Amino acid sequence: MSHTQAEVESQPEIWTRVLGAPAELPEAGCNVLGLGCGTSYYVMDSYARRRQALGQGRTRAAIASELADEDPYDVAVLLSRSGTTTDLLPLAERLSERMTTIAITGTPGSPITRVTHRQVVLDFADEVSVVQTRFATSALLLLRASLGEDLGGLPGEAATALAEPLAAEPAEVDHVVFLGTGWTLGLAGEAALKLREAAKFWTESYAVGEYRHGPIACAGPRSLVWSLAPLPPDVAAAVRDTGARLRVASGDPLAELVRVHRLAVAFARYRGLNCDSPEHLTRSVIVDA
Ligand code: F1P
Repeated sequence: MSHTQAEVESQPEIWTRVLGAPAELPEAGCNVLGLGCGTSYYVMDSYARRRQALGQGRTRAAIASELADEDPYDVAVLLSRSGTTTDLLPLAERLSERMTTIAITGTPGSPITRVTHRQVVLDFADEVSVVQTRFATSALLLLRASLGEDLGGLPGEAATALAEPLAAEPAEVDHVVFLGTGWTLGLAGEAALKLREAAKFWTESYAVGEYRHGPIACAGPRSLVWSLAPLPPDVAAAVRDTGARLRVASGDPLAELVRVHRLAVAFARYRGLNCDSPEHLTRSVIVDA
């Protein structure tokens, strides 16, 4: 069994640990900037949209290398499993002079822990695999729990997701489109990234309302359109008209991501790829000064 598969399958147990270990994260009312790269950016985007929608304070997420405006925020939350991603480190130092900075990392003692004011270390969720699965979902679970959401049923939902048949047969699909809206938009981006990273798969992700405005042109009988949010009838009908398969998440979208992880592992195996060490990828992107 690959490390990735073992890490995917450990999610019910790891999520239970996350929910039993509350962390000191931004309180309601303060303004929050979330930062990350790759998977970590998508997690922060989901958190930011969720927090903002729940009325807990102005919240936005930015790709660490793209932060242009530095409007005043009370708190910056920087997510990095490795704690070594170069795009984040000088930024953390700079922001620490102006606001409270909190690092969420899987790696105790990593560089990001030395340039932030507070640290939340999820070392029990860290991974051997380059491709992030349980660390990312654990971070989002922790962040959502800090918003007061009742998430006690999620480890059980993850276990159900692991026990079901695969969402698609690898031989029947060669294109997957993920849709999301609000906080599930970040999840859609992460889901699409997962299949690219683990299986070099052709994937896209869009906001539900955007999909008919052009991207649907690429859909066909070998496409799977997988929505992490409920779909308006017109979008569902338009997808079916293309001949594509359609799947719409019915439970918590974070548990639906576990089904995406399983498909990523299955696609990689079908293509003869080692999803533990994907070509061209490294655990983190470190650039020499
Ligand atoms: C972020 C990240 C990963 C990606 C790749 C390079 O790492 O962009 O999401 O899969 O392996 O690094 P981190 O800052 O969360 O450690």
